[in-house]
Amino acid sequence: MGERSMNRQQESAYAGWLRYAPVTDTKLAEAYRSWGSELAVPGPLTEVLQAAAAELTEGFRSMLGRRPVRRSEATQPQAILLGVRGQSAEIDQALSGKAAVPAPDGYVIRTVAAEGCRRIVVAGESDKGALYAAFHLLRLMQNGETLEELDIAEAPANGLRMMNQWDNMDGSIERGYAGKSIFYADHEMVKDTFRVRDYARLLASVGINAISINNVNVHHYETMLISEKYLPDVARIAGVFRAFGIVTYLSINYASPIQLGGLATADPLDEEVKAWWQEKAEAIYRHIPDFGGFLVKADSEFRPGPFTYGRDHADGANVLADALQPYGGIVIWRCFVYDCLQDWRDRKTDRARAAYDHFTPLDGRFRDNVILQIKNGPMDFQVREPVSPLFGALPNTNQVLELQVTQEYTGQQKHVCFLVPQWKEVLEFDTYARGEGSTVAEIASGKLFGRRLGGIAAVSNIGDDLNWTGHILAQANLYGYGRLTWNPGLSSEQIVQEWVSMTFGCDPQLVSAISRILLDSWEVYESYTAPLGVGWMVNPNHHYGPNVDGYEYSKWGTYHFADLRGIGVDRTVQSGTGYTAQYQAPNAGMYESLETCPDELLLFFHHVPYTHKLQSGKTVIQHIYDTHFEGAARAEQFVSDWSALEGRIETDRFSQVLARLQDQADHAKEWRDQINTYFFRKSGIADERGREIY
Ligand code: GCV
Repeated sequence: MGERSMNRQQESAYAGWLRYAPVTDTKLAEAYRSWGSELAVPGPLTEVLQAAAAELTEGFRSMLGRRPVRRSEATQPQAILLGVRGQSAEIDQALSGKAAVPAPDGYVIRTVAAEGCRRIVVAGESDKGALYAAFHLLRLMQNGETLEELDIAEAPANGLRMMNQWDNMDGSIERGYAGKSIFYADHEMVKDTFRVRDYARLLASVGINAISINNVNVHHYETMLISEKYLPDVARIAGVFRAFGIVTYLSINYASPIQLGGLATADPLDEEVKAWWQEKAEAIYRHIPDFGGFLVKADSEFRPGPFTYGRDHADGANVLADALQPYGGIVIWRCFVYDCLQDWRDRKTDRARAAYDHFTPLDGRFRDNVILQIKNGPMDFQVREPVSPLFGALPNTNQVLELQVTQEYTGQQKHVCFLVPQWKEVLEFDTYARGEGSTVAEIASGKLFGRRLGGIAAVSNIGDDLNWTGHILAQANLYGYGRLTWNPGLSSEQIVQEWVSMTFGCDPQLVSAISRILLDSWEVYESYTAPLGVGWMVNPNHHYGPNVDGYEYSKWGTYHFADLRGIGVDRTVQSGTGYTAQYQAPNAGMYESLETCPDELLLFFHHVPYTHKLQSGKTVIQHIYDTHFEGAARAEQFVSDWSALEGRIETDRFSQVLARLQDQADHAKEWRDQINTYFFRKSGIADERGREIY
């Protein structure tokens, strides 16, 4: 398990939340040991069940110093029993108990007694369920929970729980902040897949069941991943993921029929093109019988697509869907489509409107095995955006929510920014599409509109850095993302508490201090960066660090319109771009009115004078000054809060995080001073509190 030739301290960073640190509470350790002498696995053993058994064995060994003896039947007075329905009467009974779980990924963990013996039954409807159950049991132990009266039945809220890698075959990762790709180097797939395997473990431990393994921007070499040259390699990687219940997908180039097939066109309605995709699907499934399907970025940011041929996105997606359908494959078609060659002088075109305008007219026209993938906001993963109005507007189309775990606009894993609270706000947002309670969570899962397919996808934040994520605290985003895909109802507090305990141990002072940093971090990051939902005040291209006008005169449709009087984008129906009308009542009215628009999104929806009074009672300009001074101060406080933990965390991880927090505190000051100075110079209005602005 883990990378060879690592020292103990490095192992801790590498293991993430699967450290299985020795249980130090002697009473608890004794109780756990009483269960851990024997692991009964009746079999037959699939690969996934093997992984579950191996995980339990290793977890018990690592936490308690003793490996359970593996048998096909339990013989001890207390034992763990692992398996799937049909493998033993005890397993079947446990699965059929109260709150039975639906197939295929559901599971139970039950402490049962019969004929003087006690068992913890760790069982799934499928082997995947059993694997998730095994990880759950180990999570309970890492959190110091008792195992004596377990009666757990779980099923995921979302069918598709997916990771999107933005990895390129040259080894780079688009928007990657943790080293190079673990999948590719020098236009080849890695031969040694131990990191892929350990990544698969991390993902499976939080319930992820699907992964696309190359960037949605599919360049020259990646186009060939669906060719005979690379398919054996893709099959090898798919095999690694399969052992952990994860299905592999590929991002494809829409122009493949031309670039790979030598056809004159990629027109989705052309008969030769249709036949080409059908043959391609047949070839892929010959190599990978359980291949998941295609992820497609088309007609977006210079990627080819059906528009070239006068066809729309439904035509574009359906030809692929028809090709994959006989094998059970699906097409995940991204809705990140907008005009990226806009003239900044043009105040009518509004990028925020684009996805809705493109896709709502197509509702109901996509095949059953097409899913639209919709970014959480209408722009692009800003620290604060409203929820995309597409959610709720496509009742007759499968859809998944797309989140960004990699911190492109949220500090690039140099700043701590725990994003679960942001994602929770998105998931809990009520679209009112079917009346009250029509949340994004209900829509994405497919429940609200009774769709067969649905779920959540997110852009990964890992690379080949030893600690996976660059900033160790960014591991919490990967963990939290997976936990939320399984159960969007979990609170941010619970997720943080679990993650900290598993990663650093259950020491209450440590759990409370790290939890506080994580739970405050999104708010803190927001406060010293772009104010009141306006977004985009970053350096162009790499998107790191302050640059108020970085995107103001560009082609990307990302403006704040600050002048000497005021700031913000008027997206109202009354006087602006009309974007607010894409929401359903009462959200449309709430955003349209200056009186009811939430402060944190004010500048996203309205252009207002600096002297405009917010609901908080402050003026916009004073809010900008206050939040930037406070935000930078709070970032500095993180350094002291972390420093107080010295001695409670081993040196390597302690100093890695400390160094990042120190850099963050410095950089937050840069943000503070550039933003405050810019708005002071534009508005000429002084800070009420007379603090230093340059
Ligand atoms: C993969 C943003 C990012 C791009 C990314 C794109 C997308 O524009 O900056 O790097 O491309 O989103 O989601 O397709």
